[in-house]
Amino acid sequence: MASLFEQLARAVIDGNNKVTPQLVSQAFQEGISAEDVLNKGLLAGMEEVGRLFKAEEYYVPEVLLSARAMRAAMEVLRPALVKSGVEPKGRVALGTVKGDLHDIGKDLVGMMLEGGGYQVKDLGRDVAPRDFVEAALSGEVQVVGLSALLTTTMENMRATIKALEESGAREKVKVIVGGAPVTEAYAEEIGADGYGEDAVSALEKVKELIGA
Ligand code: B12
Repeated sequence: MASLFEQLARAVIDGNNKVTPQLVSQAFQEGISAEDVLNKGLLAGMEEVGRLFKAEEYYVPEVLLSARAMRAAMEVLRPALVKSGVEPKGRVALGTVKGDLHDIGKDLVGMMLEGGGYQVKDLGRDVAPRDFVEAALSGEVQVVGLSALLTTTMENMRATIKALEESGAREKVKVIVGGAPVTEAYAEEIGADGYGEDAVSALEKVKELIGA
């Protein structure tokens, strides 16, 4: 019998949006932490989906089914990651950059930040530089987070930071970046204030940058 983590990963790989959330609930009943459910189950499955896609064993429709299963599971995870009713420690605008439709990682970062006591303004995906600028100029957020999953759209992080600089909004906010192809060195190169390799480090980075 496969372990619950293996079953979770398998359900994501199979794109089963009924069984995946059920398994998350079962894991909670068995006392497994949200972090383990995420890392050892769901993300392990997503990694395999990426491998299958690269090997051309999976195509976009299969990947979309897996993404849908992952989303269904995240809804069950959400209450465990997100606390509510407390005065926010700060506000963060999050978006996936222009041309990029990957938003699962961004949403996980958002949930983790909310769980850490920050309020998140979700700008969505395929977000144009001017929309990040608008969020920064609104004065409502202290941090702007950019996500990119494609090597081609990563460059739009640079363009977004440039647009923030040109509009004068750059001084008003800290900028953090992340997403699978992004590195600490790239973050530095494009002038971001911070990089987070996963949702937990995103939260740590925000705490560090705004000191709350
Ligand atoms: C799901 C998926 C899709 C789904 C997305 C659905 C959705 N709503 O998000 C769909 C089917 C739409 C898709 C489409 C495409 N995809 Co795709 N996709 C994936 C896949 C399998 C998983 C991505 C994912 O959700 N991972 C799980 C999340 C939790 O991880 P994450 O995003 O990395 O986020 C974590 C960290 O990076 C970090 N993080 C993320 N954002 C941020 C932001 C900040 C501020 C911080 C601090 C941290 C942070 O924290 C997160 C949580 O820990 C990956 C392969 C992979 N294993 O990564 C390919 C992958 C990203 N896709 C790829 C490709 C090529 C495409 C397409 C071009 C395919 C095509 N031919 O059409 C299109 C592009 C569409 C577009 N314009 O964006 C390639 C990219 C190659 C490259 N290097 O550029 C990958 C790597 C697959 C592969 N192995 O080839 N895809």
